[in-house]
Amino acid sequence: MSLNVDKIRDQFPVLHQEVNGRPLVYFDNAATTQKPQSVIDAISGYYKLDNSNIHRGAHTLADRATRYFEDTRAAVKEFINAREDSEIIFTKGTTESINLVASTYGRKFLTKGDEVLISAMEHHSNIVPWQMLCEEKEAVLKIIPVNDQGEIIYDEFEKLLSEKTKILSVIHVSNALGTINPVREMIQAAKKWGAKVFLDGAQSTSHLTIDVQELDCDFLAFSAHKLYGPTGLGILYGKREVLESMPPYQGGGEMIKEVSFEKTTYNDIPFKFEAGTPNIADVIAFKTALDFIREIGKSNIKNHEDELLRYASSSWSEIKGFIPVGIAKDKISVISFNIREMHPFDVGVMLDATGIAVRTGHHCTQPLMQRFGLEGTVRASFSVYNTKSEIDQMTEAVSKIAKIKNK
Ligand code: 7TS
Repeated sequence: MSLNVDKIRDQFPVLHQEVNGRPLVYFDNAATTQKPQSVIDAISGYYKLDNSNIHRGAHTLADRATRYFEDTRAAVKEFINAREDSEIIFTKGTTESINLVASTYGRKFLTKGDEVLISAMEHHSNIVPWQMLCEEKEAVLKIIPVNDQGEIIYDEFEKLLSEKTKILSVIHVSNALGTINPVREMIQAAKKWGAKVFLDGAQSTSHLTIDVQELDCDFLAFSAHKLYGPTGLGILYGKREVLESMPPYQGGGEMIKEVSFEKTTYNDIPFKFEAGTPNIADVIAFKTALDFIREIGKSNIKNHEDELLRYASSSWSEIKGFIPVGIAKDKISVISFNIREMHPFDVGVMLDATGIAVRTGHHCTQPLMQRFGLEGTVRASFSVYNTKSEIDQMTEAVSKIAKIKNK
């Protein structure tokens, strides 16, 4: 089925504006996606009619807000096919989800000489928390290398696994290159050594269908704002038995059963990990974002984005001086590139002058950029509301820019 993209675009007010005198072309979707009107309405609707603190009030508004809040938890459970709602924890974002696990599971179970395995293509948020943990615990951070195409070198990954591997934490889809990693195989391989597996799903959940039971990962993290939802909201999925084995992340209201000055007993999951008043409005609105995705259909979204990827890849490969970075066989709709003899930031600024929004720089993956001997790249990332005619506009703009240095 081909999508009615015009109808989809009509739902996104932000897309209908001019930037620098040209119609906006928004190709920075890997950083954050735009929000449909339904999500914007859900946020203001909550504040207009339902605003109330949750899980504690005896009044109607509190009851309603609690119900809507928990409805989102159930929708997230469906979205990733978790076993139960209580395996879904609301956080501030992917970053906080990773920090939560590193500082609870990691601190409790890691000891001197243990190993944490990550890949060379991780986002900084899946490097630094583990680095901090390893430093504290005198554990060792091991890195799975990446080949020239931007793919994990699987043989090297297998060689790095041992009984010392306590955690494998890996990016499902690379934000900088678009590579889809073979996580199903990686999870199975790590499990043979008894390691726990954390999946950074910040880029995969918006493009691929995720089934945590089938994947058998112990944890999955992602951010609502990359899924047409609000900023400042993340998800941590964890298997019940693993979450139950972990100490709390923060102390405060909501996460307790009983408090006395002598001893506090903790609440059951997921509340044990949700201290304080959460981001109620955005959690409620996130269900609307998941409804938006469900109504279009994940596979329809993927087909459309794959088509855009094929179209842009073949158009741009014709441009003299165009150097793609990351050409994995299995990719989502992200194209990272450089223009010979030009700084990526300059290319980004020139594209912005024609209304085209792309990201430039290291994409919070400095070690990956070092691997390729680059300071950074220009990154275009496509979403469900993008069109071939927008790609044509970028083809024209990049061709002109490239000519400055590539006659
Ligand atoms: N992991 C991956 C793979 C990401 O792409 C990002 C954000 C994060 C973690 C952190 O997510 P947050 O919501 O907690 O910030 N990636 C990007 C990007 O590629 N450009 O801007 C943000």
